[in-house]
Amino acid sequence: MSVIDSFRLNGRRALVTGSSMGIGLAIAEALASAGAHVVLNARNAQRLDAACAQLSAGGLSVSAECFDVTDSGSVREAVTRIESQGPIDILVNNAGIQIRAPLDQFNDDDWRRLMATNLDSVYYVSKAVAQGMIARRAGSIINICSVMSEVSRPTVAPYTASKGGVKMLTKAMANDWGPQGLRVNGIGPGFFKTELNERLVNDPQFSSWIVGRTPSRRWGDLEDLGPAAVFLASDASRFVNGHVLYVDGGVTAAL
Ligand code: NAP
Ligand code: GCO
Repeated sequence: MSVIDSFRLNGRRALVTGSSMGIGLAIAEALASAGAHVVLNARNAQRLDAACAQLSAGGLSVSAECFDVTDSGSVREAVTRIESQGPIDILVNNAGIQIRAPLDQFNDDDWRRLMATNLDSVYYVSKAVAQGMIARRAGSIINICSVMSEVSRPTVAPYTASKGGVKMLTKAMANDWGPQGLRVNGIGPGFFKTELNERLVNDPQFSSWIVGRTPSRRWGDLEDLGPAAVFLASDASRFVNGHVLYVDGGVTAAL
């Protein structure tokens, strides 16, 4: 197989959670552009259908499954439905939320909602999808981590804890499922202009600070993430397992 051909995903099927917008939609578009059929997911059916229509209009092979990744029963039902149409060869656990507040004032219900979305869901969806991957002794799982998997800052302690958990669950999954033919890796995006960060993007002081903290001296562009996802989803990374690839302009390398 040529080096370039090792990046192709023709004949593969992918599920990307939380892919009606932002990083998930960008990754879904990249995987589909590399040849995969991609199943998009989110809770809001209208936005999900719009995202599906947008990628289909561009000639990409996509479909949609509307379910809440925090509901383990719905997750199992959706995975069964998706697998009835063909195997899930690639899973990207992307769905996630951010809630910012000083830890001593954090709302307990917000803690549970954030942990359920950012961490519990990675366990629910991965365990459901891994059943088929283990049976086929093949599959690539990519968990979306964060700069906050390595460092933190004030007001995002629960998010930091959740993303630290996703990083270590990624490594643990590689240990449990590597011997069964699966690869489990992470992508750690830096600071990207998405709805999740709208408040930060619109704060000139924060934006100036984070650009100054980033060696590449800019916010991330969503197009920066697709190639990393295609790499980890494809045979190009066939001997990469338990790794977290930071696509962050160098911010985790800087004091
Ligand atoms: P976003 O623009 O807010 O998009 C979040 C997506 O997840 C939406 O499609 C949303 O659709 C979906 N979602 C939320 N809760 C869900 C649930 N319970 N079930 C199914 N889908 C759900 O966020 P983003 O910035 O792209 O972030 C995506 C991921 O990247 C998150 O895990 C985030 O922690 C991580 N990340 C982001 C950045 C950044 O700079 N933006 C950096 C590092 C890591 P519905 O609301 O319709 O469900
Ligand atoms: C924040 C941001 C960050 C980014 C991202 C960085 O408030 O600091 O939301 O957490 O979203 O996770 O990698």
